Amino acid sequence: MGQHTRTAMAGLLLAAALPARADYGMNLVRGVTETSHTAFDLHMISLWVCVAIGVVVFGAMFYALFAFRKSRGAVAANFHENTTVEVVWTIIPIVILVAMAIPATLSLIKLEDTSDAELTIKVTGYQWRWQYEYIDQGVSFFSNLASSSRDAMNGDPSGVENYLLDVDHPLVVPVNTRVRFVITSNDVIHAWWVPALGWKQDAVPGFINDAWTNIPEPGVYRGQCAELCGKDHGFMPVVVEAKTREDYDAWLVAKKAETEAAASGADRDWTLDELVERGKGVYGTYCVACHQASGQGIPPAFPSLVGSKITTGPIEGHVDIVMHGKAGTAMQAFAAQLNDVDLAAVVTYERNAFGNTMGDLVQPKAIKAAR
Ligand code: HEC
Ligand SMILES: [Cu+2]
Repeated sequence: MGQHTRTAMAGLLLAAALPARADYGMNLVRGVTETSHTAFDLHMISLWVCVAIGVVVFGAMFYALFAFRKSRGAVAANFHENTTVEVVWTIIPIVILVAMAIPATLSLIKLEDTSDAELTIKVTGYQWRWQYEYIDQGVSFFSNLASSSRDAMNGDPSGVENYLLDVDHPLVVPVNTRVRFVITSNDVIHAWWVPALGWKQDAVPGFINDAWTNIPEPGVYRGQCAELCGKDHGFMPVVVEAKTREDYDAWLVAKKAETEAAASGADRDWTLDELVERGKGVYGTYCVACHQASGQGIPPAFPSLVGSKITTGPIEGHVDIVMHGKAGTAMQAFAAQLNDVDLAAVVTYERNAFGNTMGDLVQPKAIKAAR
């Protein structure tokens, strides 16, 4: 095949592929909210202003190169300083910049105004998951990378839908509602970002940033952590599900019931098998990123739990490090993240998995007493 044929074929293939990619192509995402539409429009206005300036400037330049070239006998003008020209080429750009800055500033002011929200959600970044607390609604949960993505990470992810962009518990919000977000972090700096909403906000430990949105249409909107936050930065996606008011209300009721059910049984005695089985799930969601499915960790950063001093030592010490973490290391305190049953289960699991055979267990009641 000749060079030209090949180039032409590549061009055809590219052209055929374009419609399929038109959704995101090379431009910004237009998004679904008023904020994202404004950002998109401002971006387009700026782009076309740049294009117009480019056409005028390069047009004048190429025309001068062509029409006044030496071979045509052009003779250079011989003058210095022209006040009129200098004033004109200073004033015109200033006018253009100010004209572009006014709508941009007005949009920024609107973006910053988080008043009059009907619902406030606190978003907290963790290594490596998000926590959503519905203020005044009594609902709070963690949102982790979906297990379908986690399971495929070391294998073949090609068949996984929304690979690395799916979570176990999405953030659910009602449509046509002004929702205010207060955003912070529990450890390092993360950033909460859903392109379709039109903004990104840093989650900084010790600070509270706020933002708002109002999603007009039901749908699923996906995003990611947008601040490099450590080993699993690419594995803490954000999924927002906008539901109609009725669906949202039903979801809220179900979520409350689910939270209560998950914490139930804290007062009864559990068997070793029950705890190990439950602990396996907790471990797979909360601990596996650092300590690995095999329990062998990634030493020296993330220690092995196989036959370690703590996992095969006195159970009180084991409970203590899981509940309270270890200051100055990546081992965070799980006391606030997990309920009594989950804490008891994960500790019991670690003592009876990966080849550890302690045969002992800790009851949820004992965790409650240790809080
Ligand atoms: C973000 C990474 C990370 C996650 C997630 C994590 N750990 Fe750790 N873990 C560590 C690090 C780092 C240490 C070592 C702390 C030190 O230097 O003593 C550690 C230490 C431990 C130890 C003590 C091991 C030993 O014998 O020295 C136990 C037990 C433990 N983690 C349990 C858990 C459990 C249970 C979970 C999930 C609920 C969990 N970890 C989640 C990073 C993590
Ligand atoms: Cu992050």
